[in-house]
Amino acid sequence: MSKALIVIDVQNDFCPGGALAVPEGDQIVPAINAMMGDFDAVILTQDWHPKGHSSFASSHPGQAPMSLINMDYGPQVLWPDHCIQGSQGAAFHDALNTTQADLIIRKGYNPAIDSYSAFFENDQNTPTGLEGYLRTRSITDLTMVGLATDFCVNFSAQDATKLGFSVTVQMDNCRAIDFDNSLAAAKTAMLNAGITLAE
Ligand code: VGL
Ligand code: ZN
Repeated sequence: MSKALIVIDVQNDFCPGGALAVPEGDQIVPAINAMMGDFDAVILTQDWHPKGHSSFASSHPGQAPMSLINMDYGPQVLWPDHCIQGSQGAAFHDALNTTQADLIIRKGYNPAIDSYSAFFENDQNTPTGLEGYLRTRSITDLTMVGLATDFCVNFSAQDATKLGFSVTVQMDNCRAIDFDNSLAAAKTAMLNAGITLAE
């Protein structure tokens, strides 16, 4: 049994002062760094959108950020522009220990499909390649931390569980957007999926 720490989207745009700031998003960084030594592999994910991405409200005339639209693949929240490829906002938080990462996996680069999950894009079908990486390294157990609990952590944890990995979300080292009751809904969905929510 090998275990990996998956650190989701600890990027400037999700921290206070960023374009899609998650309250206290920066406060989890020291504790995440401290966990890294306890795992066989450390993997970072990076939200990585091209300019004009279809998940941006600015790409849909007349739509405000945080409104919901229907895409070919289902409902999609429209976000403020964030995590644009190569920008400071897309960079990892300065204090995050990126040196210890074995793999950095980017997601959301497809202009037409958002990708909350580290495993599949929001069409729930297009893989990112992370599953193959984990399987070929014989990693079976995943602990997830990062931003945001109710979106990218939640979707990543649920996909990993569906794929047969054993998944723990370390809730103390996550922070949520909590838009429209999304945190409570995410917690219920994760528990129902058999994901361990640890303090
Ligand atoms: C995220 C919204 C849009 C996240 C990424 O990391 O949770 N949320 N893009
Ligand atoms: Zn995004």
